[in-house]
Amino acid sequence: MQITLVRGDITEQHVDAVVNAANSSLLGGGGVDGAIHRRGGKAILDECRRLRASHYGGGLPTGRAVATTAGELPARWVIHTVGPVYSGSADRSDQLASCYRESLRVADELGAASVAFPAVSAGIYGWPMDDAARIAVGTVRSTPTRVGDVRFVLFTGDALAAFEKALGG
Ligand code: AR6
Repeated sequence: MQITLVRGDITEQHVDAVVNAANSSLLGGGGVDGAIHRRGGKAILDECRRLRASHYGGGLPTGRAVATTAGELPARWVIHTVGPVYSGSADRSDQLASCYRESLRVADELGAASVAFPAVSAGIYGWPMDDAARIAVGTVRSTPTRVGDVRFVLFTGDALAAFEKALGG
């Protein structure tokens, strides 16, 4: 597997699957989630609504992942995963690692060869970027998958630096 780091906007990535840092409602929000729904259009929300009605009436649990169309994005699918809210008192690292493992599992089911990830939980959900990057890179590296091209798409210079450190270390 090749892992690359890109500074930019995940909605502009030409990959098979783009991972969304969603919330359990699957109905959209701010950050990456807001950008993906804005740029991807209504088809994504429509499919999220159908998934809620058919499978996830109580919401998609933290650490799980599910795929929809990518609508008007230059990708084939969006894989929605729900990261944990950071807690200083409880260790939720396993839940964050699960987001990456489950997203890759769904990508394998779809037959996706290339996947773009954001720094899940490291925005509105408050995860410290260095730790989020360490968990992201470590989990992707140690997960068996047929995905050959994993791209971390980082919005800021600080995020990129944290992922460079995690990849080098
Ligand atoms: N492309 C790449 N990275 C981005 C983009 C973008 N277009 N926009 C933001 N980031 P966040 P979370 C970065 O908050 O912490 C939503 O309301 C951002 O700078 O998107 O998992 C959901 O509905 C940060 O480094 O996701 C949930 O309620 C990283 O992406 C909640 O936020 C993740 O930030 C999820 O929070």
